[in-house]
Amino acid sequence: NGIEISCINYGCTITKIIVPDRNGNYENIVLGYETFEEYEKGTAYFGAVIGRAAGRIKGAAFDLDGIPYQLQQNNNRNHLHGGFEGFHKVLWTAESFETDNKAGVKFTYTSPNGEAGYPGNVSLVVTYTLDNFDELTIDYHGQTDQKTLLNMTNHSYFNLSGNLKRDTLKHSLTLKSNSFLELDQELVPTGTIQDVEGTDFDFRIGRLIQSGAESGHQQCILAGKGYDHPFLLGVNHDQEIFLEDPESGRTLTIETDEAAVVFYSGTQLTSHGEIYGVPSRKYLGICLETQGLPDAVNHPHLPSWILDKDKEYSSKTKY
Ligand code: FUC
Repeated sequence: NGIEISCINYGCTITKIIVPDRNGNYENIVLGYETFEEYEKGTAYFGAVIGRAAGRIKGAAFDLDGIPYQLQQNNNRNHLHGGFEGFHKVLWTAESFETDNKAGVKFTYTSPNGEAGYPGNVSLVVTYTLDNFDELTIDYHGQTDQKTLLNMTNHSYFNLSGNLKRDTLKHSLTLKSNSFLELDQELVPTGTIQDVEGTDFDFRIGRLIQSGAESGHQQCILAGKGYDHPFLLGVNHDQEIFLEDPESGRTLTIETDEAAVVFYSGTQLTSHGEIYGVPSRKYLGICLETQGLPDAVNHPHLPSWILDKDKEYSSKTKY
């Protein structure tokens, strides 16, 4: 149907997604850079696959079977998005494929034992598939030879206005989520689950992104006047995430088999250079990072994403 997705094998990075607005104007709806050098220097994770562990791990430390592990501290004293050389900063092997009704790229990478501090050699396969129903599916698979952590996501920043014409404050988001994880001052989950009822975190019937920018909610203020929070999802995998830009008429529906989505409203998007000719600024893009709950390894009451030796990690998100 004329939809186009571009990606590179550095970080499995999605560089462009070109889709029509209501008048049939094809424009790009994700943030990215013109050159490889900017991706290499970049610290915003534009379009990249994240791992081994998406999100922050408190003190960059955790225990597995009584053995303490220390990860790279790349975000204050915490670990963020797999460290300095996370999956977003390595070269993957890429193989493209095409059939009658779909086209895509299969990426593979083996993360060595000790990478960024994680135990085990982990073999990974990430597949991007675009089909004739305008659906992009991301499949993640992993296997380890030693017990480790694995919680992957894709870090695309969406802006449905097209070619970054406007920021995302007038986008409306609907999330089938009754609760979210409270964050501490360093944006790491405290482990406390809060109810969305009656707050600016209630996206169940749709809410403008602007709500977070204007909110007096202490959690929105701490996230830099917006959102940077894990929302817990149900088990139905039924259009649980829906983003809409009323002005362009573009919509994005996401279904995932993951336990959560980290909704980040781009509150730190200030000093990231020119994004396809547009100076980076707050709220220019929105991340909807489907994943297991961040830092679950340090909060045993949250669903675990510890990967056992010879067990298969498998996760799917459809856009
Ligand atoms: C998101 C956020 C972080 C960070 C990063 C670039 O996933 O959770 O706070 O700013 O991306």
